[in-house]
Amino acid sequence: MAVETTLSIIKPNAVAKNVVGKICDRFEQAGLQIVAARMLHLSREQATAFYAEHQGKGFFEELVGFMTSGPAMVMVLKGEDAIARNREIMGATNPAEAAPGTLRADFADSFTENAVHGSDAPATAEREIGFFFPEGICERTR
Ligand code: RTP
Ligand code: MG
Repeated sequence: MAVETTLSIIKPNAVAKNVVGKICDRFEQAGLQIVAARMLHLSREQATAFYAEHQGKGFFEELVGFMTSGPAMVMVLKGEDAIARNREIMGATNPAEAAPGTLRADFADSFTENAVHGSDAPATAEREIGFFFPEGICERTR
């Protein structure tokens, strides 16, 4: 296992429900550090570019509409095996299939409004972190 960084987004439905703190607490309890964070309201252009891999799929318009519906919190998480660890904490994409105790089981409202995003591989994490934090992130030494 290696120390990794990964991009996390607390999606607009979770921000609207005021559970940003609870979600951040889950990451910290799991040993992941928040090394960058910003609240922003994604533009249509940003959401389309961020989710470019899904362009043309049936759910794309609904996804872009949702992601631009209100503020989201974008964060970089750092820790041992952070990419896979974050996705474990998030649970399955479809909240109906998400294991009890995962973020999506607890905070999703639907398949689309599933509370959180997490990078799915090292190359995606690098692209997604650069997308939202082109200026780089803080180094934490402890
Ligand atoms: P994410 O990228 O947000 O971390 O989620 P993921 O990898 O688990 O899922 P992905 O396949 O990348 O899908 C991206 C997001 O699109 C929405 N979605 N809706 N209604 C649907 O059939 C459907 N399929 C995907 C979800 O918001 C999903 O997280
Ligand atoms: Mg994905």
